[in-house]
Amino acid sequence: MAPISGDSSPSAQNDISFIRQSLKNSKPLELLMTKILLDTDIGTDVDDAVCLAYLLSHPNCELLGITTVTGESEKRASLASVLCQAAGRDIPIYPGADKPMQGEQRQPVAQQAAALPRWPHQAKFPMNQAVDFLANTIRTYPNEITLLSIGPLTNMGLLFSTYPDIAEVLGGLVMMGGNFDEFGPEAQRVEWNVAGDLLASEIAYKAPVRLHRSLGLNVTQQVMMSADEVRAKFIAPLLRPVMDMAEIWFAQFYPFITFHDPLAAATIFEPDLCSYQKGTVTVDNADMPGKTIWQPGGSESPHQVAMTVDVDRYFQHFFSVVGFG
Ligand SMILES: [Ca+2]
Repeated sequence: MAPISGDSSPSAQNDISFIRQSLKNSKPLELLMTKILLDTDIGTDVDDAVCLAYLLSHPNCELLGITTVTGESEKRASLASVLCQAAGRDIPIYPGADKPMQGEQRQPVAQQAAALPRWPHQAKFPMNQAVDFLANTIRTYPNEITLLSIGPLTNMGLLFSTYPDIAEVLGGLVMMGGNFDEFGPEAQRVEWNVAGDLLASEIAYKAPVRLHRSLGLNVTQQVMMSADEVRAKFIAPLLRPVMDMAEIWFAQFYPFITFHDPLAAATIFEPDLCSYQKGTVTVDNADMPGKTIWQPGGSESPHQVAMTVDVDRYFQHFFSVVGFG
């Protein structure tokens, strides 16, 4: 688990020291700590890195471990370690499945790995142990852990199919996934994480977790920021490596960030940022493969999906956690 230094120049080292110093003011309150496991496809859309920086900055987040998913999962683990090391945190990181349970891998490359040489990071990881790590950690803290899934659902599918007992001892499953806009202009849009592995997504939605929450495109698409605004506002020290990764995203994909994943994370600590409905989610595997099918229901329904988001309050919350500088 020894870190390697991609750049040991004095300026880079000074950056890291400054970032760590800036985070020391956060004094966790033991009673308010929330235990979280993060499953992420960090390395393609930059919102995963934004989400991880948020979790590392939140004074009430006890991040017990990180697993990665989709192609080049080991490079994605290294990218997660950039932020953990910058924050001065020793958090277990396990590369997970780099191929879907079913279908082709539609996300084979971790583009942001181009930033790795510029930041200290971990390069070697325990391999083929991600799902066992998740199961063992969840069993160690029964009913206490929130599993935050912000990538295609392969690791979730493997977890709940390999260890069917896990769903009942998991405190909650919060996912960025799906699209629950039945009638609006985006109604027919298929969401990437659920569509990325249909079998795994079906398994994840059938898992009998007590709190089973989805943040879909119908809310996450509303939380956006242009590249120029991101450059102006992402000045907190831990956001420096995030900005490095974001420039790769801006150059190769879109000149804005949609805060899909960090919104999902924020609802763990501030559920009132969104409103929700209960019902049942199934995954279409015929007409529109990967489209979530939403059936509203009563309070005993298995799934909770977000229906509205207070965008202004969300951004106030986000920057109150990560800081302005
Ligand atoms: Ca993601």
